[in-house]
Amino acid sequence: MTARPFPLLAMLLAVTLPMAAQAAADDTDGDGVPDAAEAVLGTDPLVADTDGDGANDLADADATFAPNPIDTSGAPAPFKISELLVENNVEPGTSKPAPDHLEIAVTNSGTTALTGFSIYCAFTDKDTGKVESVFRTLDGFSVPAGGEARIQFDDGKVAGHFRANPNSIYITSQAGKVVDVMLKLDGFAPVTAQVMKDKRGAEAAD
Ligand SMILES: [Ca+2]
Ligand SMILES: [Ca+2]
Ligand SMILES: [Ca+2]
Repeated sequence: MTARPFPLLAMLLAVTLPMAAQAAADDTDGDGVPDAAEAVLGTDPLVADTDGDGANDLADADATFAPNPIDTSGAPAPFKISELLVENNVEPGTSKPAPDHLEIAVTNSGTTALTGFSIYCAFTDKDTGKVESVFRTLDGFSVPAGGEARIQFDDGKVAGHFRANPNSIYITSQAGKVVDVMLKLDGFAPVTAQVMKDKRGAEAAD
């Protein structure tokens, strides 16, 4: 029997090698997980470390759950969470309806502006029990003395607005959810708040 070339293998290589190169090119955040796979894994295609625990998505055994790193000790905080919204949000100022997002109003009872906050948010799916969590430093966010400011996870591009993972259960699951928030300023004890998101309250249903 004469040796034959392997045209099928050659064809497969000709097709799959460019696909592999394309997949690598579509890793927008460069964490080693292709964008299409991030959607399946529930990770963020634009953030290399979705849950903010210090391990990039490819290296992270649970890339959508960060253990809470916040030190709960410290003096009583000079601020409080005065409102925590997950749906039926409105634009501050205009009072026009805004797409549902996580929105946290922070009130500063002190006499100096506060900046340098970090936040830990946990989202529990009430149907499956699945918990996702994320830790973030809130760069550029400050609360004026005696005043209020809002943290909004809606991808807005101005101060106080932060990235929201489009593949998170917060956005993709229609189940009811429990949202727990812990807000920390160095030197002070953190403050916490909790809110429920209604079943079928996810963005797609609105
Ligand atoms: Ca990626
Ligand atoms: Ca990622
Ligand atoms: Ca991580």
